[in-house]
Amino acid sequence: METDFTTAYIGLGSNLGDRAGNLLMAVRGLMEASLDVCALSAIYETEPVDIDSEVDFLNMAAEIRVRQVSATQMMARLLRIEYLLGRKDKSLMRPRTVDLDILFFGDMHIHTEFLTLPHPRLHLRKFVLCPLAEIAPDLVHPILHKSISDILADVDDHTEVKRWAPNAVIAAELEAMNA
Ligand code: PH2
Ligand code: MG
Ligand code: MG
Repeated sequence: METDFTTAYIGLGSNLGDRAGNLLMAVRGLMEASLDVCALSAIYETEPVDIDSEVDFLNMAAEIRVRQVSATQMMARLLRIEYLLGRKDKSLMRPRTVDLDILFFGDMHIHTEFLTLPHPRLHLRKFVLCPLAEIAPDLVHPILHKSISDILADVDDHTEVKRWAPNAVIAAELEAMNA
């Protein structure tokens, strides 16, 4: 019996349209693509980093377990989900309905034109580290040899990352209407 599996982590982001709906549709897309979703973080509202966006992102992280699926095959499945959810513009820094990035694929290190693993910027970005620390605080980065919670504690990124609280927005809007 084939029991070998790989645990991978992905970062999900959306800054266009129904941001939370897009993330949750993407989670369904992962399941439909036979990517076994074992854990999901909460949703975080995050200030845009290195990108000109009027709209804050929503970000989350997922733990995925796969058998007999390569990192490249998994990336192809993620790109297909992005495409199905309407990401027509492939340029890196444009608003996107959903962006799915592989952060780790087991301990694999690779660097090709198509895919770099671990994700080359994950250790610099609170919008990735906060949700990831929720589901994998003790995961050790295979190049930096530091845990996600230690990387997060030391990160030099001061952008705002907070738990997404949709009802707080509604309450603030009601308050403004009544003011
Ligand atoms: N993704 C980017 C660039 N900047 N900023 C935030 N807050 N969240 C993201 O997901 C994000 C970003 C490129 O993929
Ligand atoms: Mg990205
Ligand atoms: Mg991407």
